[in-house]
Amino acid sequence: MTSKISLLFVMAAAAFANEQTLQHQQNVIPVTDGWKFIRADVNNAETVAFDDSKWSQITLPHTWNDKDTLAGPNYYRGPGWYRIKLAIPDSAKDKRLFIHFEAASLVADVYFNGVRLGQHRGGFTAFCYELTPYVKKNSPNILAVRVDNSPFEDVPPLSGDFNIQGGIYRSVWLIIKNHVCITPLDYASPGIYFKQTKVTKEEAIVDVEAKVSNGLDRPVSAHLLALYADANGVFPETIRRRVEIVKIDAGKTVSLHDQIQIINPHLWNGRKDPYLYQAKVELLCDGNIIDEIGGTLGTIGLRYFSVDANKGFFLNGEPYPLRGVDRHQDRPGKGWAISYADQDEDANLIMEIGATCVRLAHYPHSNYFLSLCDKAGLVVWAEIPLVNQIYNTPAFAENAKQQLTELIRQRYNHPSIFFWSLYNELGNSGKCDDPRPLLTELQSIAKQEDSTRLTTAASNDPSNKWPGVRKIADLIAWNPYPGWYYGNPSQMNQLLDKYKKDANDKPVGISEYGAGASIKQHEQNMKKGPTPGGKWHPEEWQAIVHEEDYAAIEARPYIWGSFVWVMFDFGSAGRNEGDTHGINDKGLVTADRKTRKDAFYFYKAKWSAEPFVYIASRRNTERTDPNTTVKVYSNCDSVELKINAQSLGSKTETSRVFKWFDIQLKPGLNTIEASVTREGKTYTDKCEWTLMPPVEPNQATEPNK
Ligand code: GCB
Repeated sequence: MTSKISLLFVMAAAAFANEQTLQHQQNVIPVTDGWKFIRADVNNAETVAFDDSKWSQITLPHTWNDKDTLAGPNYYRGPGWYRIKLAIPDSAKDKRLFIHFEAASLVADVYFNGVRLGQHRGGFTAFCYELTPYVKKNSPNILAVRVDNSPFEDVPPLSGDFNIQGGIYRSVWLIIKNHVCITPLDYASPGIYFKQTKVTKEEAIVDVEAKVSNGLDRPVSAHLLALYADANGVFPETIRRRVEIVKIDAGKTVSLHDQIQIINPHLWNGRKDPYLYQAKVELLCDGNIIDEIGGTLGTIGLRYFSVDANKGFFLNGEPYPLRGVDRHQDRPGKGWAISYADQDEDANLIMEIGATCVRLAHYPHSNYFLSLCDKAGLVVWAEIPLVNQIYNTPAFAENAKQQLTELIRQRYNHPSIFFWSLYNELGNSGKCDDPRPLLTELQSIAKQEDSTRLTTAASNDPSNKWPGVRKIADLIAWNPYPGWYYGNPSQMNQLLDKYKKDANDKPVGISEYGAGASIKQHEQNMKKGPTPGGKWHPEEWQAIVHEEDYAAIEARPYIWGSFVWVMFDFGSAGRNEGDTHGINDKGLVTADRKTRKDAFYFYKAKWSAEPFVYIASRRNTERTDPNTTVKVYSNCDSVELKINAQSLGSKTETSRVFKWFDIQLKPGLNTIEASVTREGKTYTDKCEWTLMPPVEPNQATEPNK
């Protein structure tokens, strides 16, 4: 028996790809090309006979707000229609067919051959409908979708410092299944849940649950077989079988179970060793395999963790400081309709900076991005879009609960996720009803859906307007902005002490902190911050804020996680500040991902092991003050500085921030060169600064300051 299973599994393992998406599953076809689109409401557009020949031809992913959000807050929020003649392959004959949307924002009405399949409310989670009864054999099969990103009072987010783009901005898949199958209709999840019931260094037990649907008109008996292999597809000797044969009545969906036991498991150990086992789950009926989920949907990362209010986060029994960044999902010119390559680039930059964690703000990000985090060993904070405001209406509560359930079921198997977050800054702006009843319900749903992870929330309301609100989630985190929206950066110290005191025994994290920065604006020898809502956002101030804020965080290992706001500049149509309208420029990297700002290298020096040296303020090429500080970031022990080819010797520092004060620049061109040596290899960074001739005060070059 063992050798037969082993052979079967090794063959399947060869076909494994790495992403935990539908992308590489058998019998799953992307529905990417051939869509027609119009950004308007149109009567009868759902009917088969409707003439869409005048509509635009588009491919997915798609949004209609790829450009207009830069022009201000009045970007288009309303309906649009998509239609496609669905190509149904011969292999789908006598099978069940489903259509799976990874996301459509905000509300989607789906019609197939004129029949309304349903409506999905929520812009970030997947939804799926069965097409089987409506498929036509000899005439075109028309899928029509009305998508609407108007504000809806029952669909969070009600507001937020980001754009709500409209469209089918993630992939769509046609899924072909046998009549008895692991259902794609369980909140559009993969229908399979790997529950890590017990994980220690000695043993891991994974309870596997599959929701199985019987689409036949007679009962069937089925059982589940869960198998696993190591990362190379090698099948281990030890395996525990607990085959449970279950009768499924016609038309019913039931849960089937199996269990995987791994002795001395190779653990998923964060950035140090994000080891993934490959799992495969087979559904058997009368001895035949009739469905299987594996490969990309079947990676398992085995890990255990804990959070201590005084000592912070522990991964697999060891202290593992969670220090990382927040991320939004948009890009300039593309909005939310980003490609897989864009997501790869984001994950690579987050790895380059050396982060151990990422908060995927302020809504569910794609499964693809999560699979990149699984592989990278990044610990993820995932959240629902309960931002700023809630309304205490049954419809709003219903939708928030639905979005939380979808988030958890659709992303349950990603080992990178450790925290489900319930809200961000409720009560901070706009009308917000008392959120405690809803949050209490959400907390209990999160626990019921997933007892293996912790819940958290991002707070920014120090008032006691809703006593006990910060006690609802398992953990709490704060969004302080000292040195930007108020006070000076070193005030972070007092804030952290206050949060700790107020939290009693609840672990405290920092879900956001940061400052805006333009790579086109510079100020020498800064002592005081700019006006946050103004046009003057010098890059240098952002670095100062991060150095001081982070020093306060670093000095307090009890902070269970800290997340920089934000990794990439992102679209926020309501903002008109810094060097570009419609952008929140607190990113460590520019929105086009082309320029890493100074503060990026500060964190890289703190977090990354890859040796490098970087001269800060390098883009301030036209200097006015001959007396300057030279600041260098490096993760090496000592840095040698040369100014105009003259060595100033080496400096040794443990803080990773190396500073030379009172350097005198000569008129005209100056060369600055910093080098470090590690393991016999030298790394050098160079830049050129020109000391400009003195200008009259009324000609100063900081026009918008
Ligand atoms: C916050 C919010 C985030 C904003 C950020 C900012 O506290 O949670 O959505 O983008 O501040 O930049 O002001």
